Amino acid sequence: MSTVNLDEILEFAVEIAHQAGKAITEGSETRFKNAAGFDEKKNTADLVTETDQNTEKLVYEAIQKRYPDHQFIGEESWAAGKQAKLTDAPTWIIDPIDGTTNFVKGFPFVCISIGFVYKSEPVIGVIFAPFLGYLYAAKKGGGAYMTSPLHPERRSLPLVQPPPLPSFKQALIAFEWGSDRSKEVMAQKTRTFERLTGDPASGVEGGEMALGVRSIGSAALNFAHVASGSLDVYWEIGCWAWDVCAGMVIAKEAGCAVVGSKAHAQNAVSSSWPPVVSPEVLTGRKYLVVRAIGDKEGKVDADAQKRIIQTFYQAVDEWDPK
Ligand code: LIP
Repeated sequence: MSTVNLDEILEFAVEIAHQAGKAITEGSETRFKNAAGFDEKKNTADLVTETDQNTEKLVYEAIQKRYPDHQFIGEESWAAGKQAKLTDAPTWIIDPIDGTTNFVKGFPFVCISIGFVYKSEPVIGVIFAPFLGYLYAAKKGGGAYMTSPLHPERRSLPLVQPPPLPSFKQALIAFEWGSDRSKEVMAQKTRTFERLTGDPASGVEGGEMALGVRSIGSAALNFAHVASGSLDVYWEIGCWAWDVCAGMVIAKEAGCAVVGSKAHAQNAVSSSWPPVVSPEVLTGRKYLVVRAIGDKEGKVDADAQKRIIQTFYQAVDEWDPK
């Protein structure tokens, strides 16, 4: 297997994220000027635009030119039938626009998500939200950082010393409506949402009454916000490896706990901590991430992360995404 220079790859990923960001903002201007349309993928809640496809092409060609022997898995080439398997080879996993609905509407939580997997483990992650100017980046073992127009200098993630999180009542959580709106899945989602947010004192059985909920429409940016510490938890079933690969590296480097399904989480909390991101978790389409939690002295509190994961999963009705 070819050896890789992760510092060089990170630098290159940041460079292409900026180029892709320019293509996304220019694409948006053209779209709004020309009142351009979009295509539906599996249903009316799953969209693709010309800008998704052009941005993926730009990123793919740049990677091909620089690293011709690397593998590539991209959302739009996958949708077009080029469904490469994840192997041990150095592999780029890209979502050219995560938050396509936001992109179409002009809601600014839109990003390019660039993940790089080596020996089956996500090791580089770069997320760039061009309308916000937020860049998140990480290399395995090298920590995670963020830059923004307000703070152009690199700031380590999490942005502040991790505070405690004694219970769900202090938690700002993110989950998404996703694109599967079938009756069965909606019933499980809404039951889960009710338990996570409902007031048990008013009769919501199992209600955890989380402090608040956000649905920003981008899995990658949800991961990034948990990494920075501005969200406490993010959970979603149904997104794909390209939505989460970069975010997983950034989150893990920021001290978050990243787990997959309920069964995986159950196993993880009784194994060595923090859990590694295996290929099964990366491609498993069930994701839960909890921010770095500190104890009263500010020391990392692994037990608190485990408690939050267990409480969260008690409230979840899990299903297998189609
Ligand atoms: C989106 C995800 C989001 C999910 C949407 C969609 P896209 O990705 O990031 O979390 O809820 O259904 O999959 O399609 O904008 O790249």
